[in-house]
Amino acid sequence: MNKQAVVQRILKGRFQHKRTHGQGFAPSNIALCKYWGKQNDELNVPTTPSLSISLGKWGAHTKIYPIDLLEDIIYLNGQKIDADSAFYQRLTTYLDLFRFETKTHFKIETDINLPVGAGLASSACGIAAVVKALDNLYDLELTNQELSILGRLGSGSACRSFWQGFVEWQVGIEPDGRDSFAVPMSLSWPELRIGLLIVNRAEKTVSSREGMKRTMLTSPFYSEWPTKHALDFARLKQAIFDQDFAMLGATAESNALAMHALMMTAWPPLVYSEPNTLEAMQTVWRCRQKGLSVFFTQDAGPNLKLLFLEKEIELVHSIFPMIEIIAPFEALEKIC
Ligand code: 2P0
Repeated sequence: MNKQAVVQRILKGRFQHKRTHGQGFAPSNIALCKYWGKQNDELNVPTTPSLSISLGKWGAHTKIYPIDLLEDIIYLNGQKIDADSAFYQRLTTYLDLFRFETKTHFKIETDINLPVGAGLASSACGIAAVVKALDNLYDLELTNQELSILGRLGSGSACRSFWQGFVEWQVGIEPDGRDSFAVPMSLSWPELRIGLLIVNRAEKTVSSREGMKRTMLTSPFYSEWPTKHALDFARLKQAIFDQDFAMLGATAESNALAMHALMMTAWPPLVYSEPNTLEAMQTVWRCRQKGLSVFFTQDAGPNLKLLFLEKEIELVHSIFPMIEIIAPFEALEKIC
């Protein structure tokens, strides 16, 4: 089954009427247990489950307008995006799945309050916000599960961006991915903090999509990933359930490092870390030796996300004064 068939199955009979425009917000999400590898490339069905935490007000606000032009117009943070760029091509290809009336094109205005393409899940929140805006534009009244599946077709990690808090993406067993969607975990952890440590705001040169494929095809250690991952996944859920921060931090950090070890053993090798990334990691490890409970996770980019508890804010901030601190469970009702 291809993407278009999945979209048609979900949207059949749902198209009601068109507003002048639709809008939606979706938070970014950071995986504590990573998605790195697919069993279906076309439908973004993963090889393993994953577990993330959403970033509250940090994410994408999107407005979508149907237009009578021959191509889409896309604005990102107020700047018109070049039709030749990878960002434009990826989004417009995704929009092709939603051109219900012949030749409908769209003007998209997206504001993302995070560095784009630097491993801060901007594609996840970007795609999820587009799906929510389309739902609003056409009064589709999609369920969260359907939103999650449609988001997954645009970018796997987008399926986790439809909720705040802890979110779990289950692999599913159906070949068409109809049971591969995310679900929120009902547990919250108000004291948890995430520190965004931006090492480099530049866009990465190898996309996650390409990196994932390369790792699966060429790393001699990829076959070990599902076993390590299953252990981490179970530990993380237990840590969240028990509110055991040391277990959560250690498991998330170990999972991220294992993913980067796979990337480094791919060919051509894939190294997203930069000298400042390693320096920051060493500072974290030194802090832990001195008794400060701080951990990190890293995605497909050089930036780190520090994990710590509210009581350590001052100390962590004094060591990493440049971090942006996020309280993922703060005032969620105002954001959702
Ligand atoms: C994650 N990442 O779980 C992992 C960890 C990056 C590192 O999901 O090909 O942009 O669109 O499904 O979702 C980034 O990959 O990839 C990602 P596609 P996506 O957050």
